[in-house]
Amino acid sequence: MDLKTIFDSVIEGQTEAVENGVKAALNAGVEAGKILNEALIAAMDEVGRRFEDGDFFVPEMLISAKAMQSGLNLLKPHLAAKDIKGAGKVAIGTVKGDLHDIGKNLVAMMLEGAGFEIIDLGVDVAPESFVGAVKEGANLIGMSALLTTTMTNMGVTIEALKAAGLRDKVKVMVGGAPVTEEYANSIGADAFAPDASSATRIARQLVA
Ligand code: B1M
Repeated sequence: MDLKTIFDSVIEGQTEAVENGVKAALNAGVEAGKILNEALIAAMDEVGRRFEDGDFFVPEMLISAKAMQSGLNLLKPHLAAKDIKGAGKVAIGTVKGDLHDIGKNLVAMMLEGAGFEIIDLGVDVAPESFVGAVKEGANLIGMSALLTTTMTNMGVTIEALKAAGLRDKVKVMVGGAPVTEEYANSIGADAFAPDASSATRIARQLVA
């Protein structure tokens, strides 16, 4: 199966074609990580470029995201090493005001595959919800943000953890397209992860 066909189908928002393409690629023995990076994620990058150039608008972006997610769901069992358990308990969410969840879902999926128990708080997650998850036993908080206007809520959440007297009970990892190592340091996070696979490696180090 040609990865270009999957790439094009994501851009065109054709969910069924994406699903068929991913199934065919898996059946042909193409590695799940290759399908993810070279077709699904690459296509979303192209969608972002078209949005920046004014060729795509929010509805097109959303339709592509749905098509990408359907492909991602099919890849999930192939990306996860389900038999490794007990690495730690991660509460993960996209910060308040932010509705982007594809990257967050990918990170959650990879962490789950690496043996972490996942509490998925969803999108638009208020600082209090992260605090609540720590009270319920999460030993790692994962925050995702895709907007420069919402990434500041990562810092707000860390302050809320401090105010609740819980900051030293939990590690905090942050990520998302506008987030950098420098930014993570400036808000007092324990780590920044640039992508889903490094998030898994870093999470293991944080809870070791
Ligand atoms: Co929006 N959007 N969007 N969007 N969107 C971006 C982010 C944008 C860069 C597009 C652009 O202008 N080029 C731009 C942000 C500009 C900025 O702030 N600098 C933007 C904008 C402006 C907006 C709106 C404001 C548009 C509007 O309404 N005018 C609006 C905001 C809504 C809101 O959140 N309140 C909006 C809405 C949407 C949709 C709903 C239509 C849709 C989201 C659907 C969904 O998520 N369910 C959408 C999409 C799809 C995108 C783009 C095209 C793709 C994002 C994506 O899913 N990428 C995006 C452009 C782009 O990034 N190319 C764009 C694929 C994903 C796998 O990558 O999320 O970066 P990413 O995750 C990576 C890493 O960052 C990292 O690992 C992942 C895998 O490697 N990572 C972590 C992520 N989280 C992590 C957490 C970690 C560790 C690593 O630890 C916990």
